[in-house]
Amino acid sequence: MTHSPRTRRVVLVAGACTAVAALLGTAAAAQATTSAPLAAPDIPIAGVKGHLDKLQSIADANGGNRAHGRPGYKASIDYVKGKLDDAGFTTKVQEFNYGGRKGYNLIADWPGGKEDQTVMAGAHLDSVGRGPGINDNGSGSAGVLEVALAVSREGLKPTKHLRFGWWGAEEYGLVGSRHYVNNLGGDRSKIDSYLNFDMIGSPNPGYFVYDDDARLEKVFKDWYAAKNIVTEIETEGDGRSDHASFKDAGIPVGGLFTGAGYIKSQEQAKNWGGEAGRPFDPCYHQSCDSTKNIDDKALDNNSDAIAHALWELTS
Ligand code: DTR
Ligand code: CA
Ligand code: ZN
Ligand code: ZN
Repeated sequence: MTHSPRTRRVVLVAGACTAVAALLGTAAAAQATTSAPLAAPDIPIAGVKGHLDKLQSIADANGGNRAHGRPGYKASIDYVKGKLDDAGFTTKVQEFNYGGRKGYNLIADWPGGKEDQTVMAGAHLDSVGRGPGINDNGSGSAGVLEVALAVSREGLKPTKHLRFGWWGAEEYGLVGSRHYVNNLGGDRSKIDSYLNFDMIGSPNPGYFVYDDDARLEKVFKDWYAAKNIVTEIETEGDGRSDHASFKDAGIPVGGLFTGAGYIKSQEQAKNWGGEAGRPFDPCYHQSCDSTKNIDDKALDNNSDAIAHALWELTS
């Protein structure tokens, strides 16, 4: 794996600048330059998988699930919050009630950046009652968490403000994310964009990009094109995850998806490998959605893509 230098690249705006800089001296030369965004770091797959192992052990210790209103959900919130607090995030647990049970969203702000231009990334942290929910949606939760920890490790100083969200009770109809968006009040107009990651490590993976907003879609499509990985537009779940809560409030949304219960076609298997005629995730919403139900390469690629998108969109 090659790395770009971890320093801000300073790019001269025009060839003439060199001569101008020689005439005007260094202070003026600095003004005659513009800077390109920092390259995002390679997100360590071992870190992402470590979070999945932890979510699996939380499910194992709590009746086999991490569902809304059950102890495994709150334990998942506590785990993610602890990691973010230790990394210097400002975290908030937002409570709501659904079905007579308390639900929780976790919001984590990275200090700095223009708050009236806030870029958000999020994932639902709840599972269905039937299983541990490792691909759906430990994968998105763990990928977003490891990217947040990378923001801290790298000491990112974004121009725009960066905020992460982990949503409760998605499986009951986007309940947590709707609660969050409905309670934004005047802050709603400050959200520049929301990126959603729900199922990003399906065991028979596809590479699907949300096509809701052209600018956000392009960030992901270009990144995958540069890696020579074919992408398709996400159509399986239109409006079936937390991005719909943001989209309905007029906020531009984007995101990635590796497939749920639909069957992979011959052509898709040619492009992406895996098995034609089988679902992208044969364990979707079942007890076998465990740590065995993950394609590491898809999870790694998508985690790296999340980092790239956030570095670029907040620069
Ligand atoms: N992740 C599923 C819902 C779902 C099915 N297809 C898509 C596509 C894109 C995002 C989400 C989905 C769930 O939470 O059950
Ligand atoms: Ca990686
Ligand atoms: Zn689900
Ligand atoms: Zn999901």
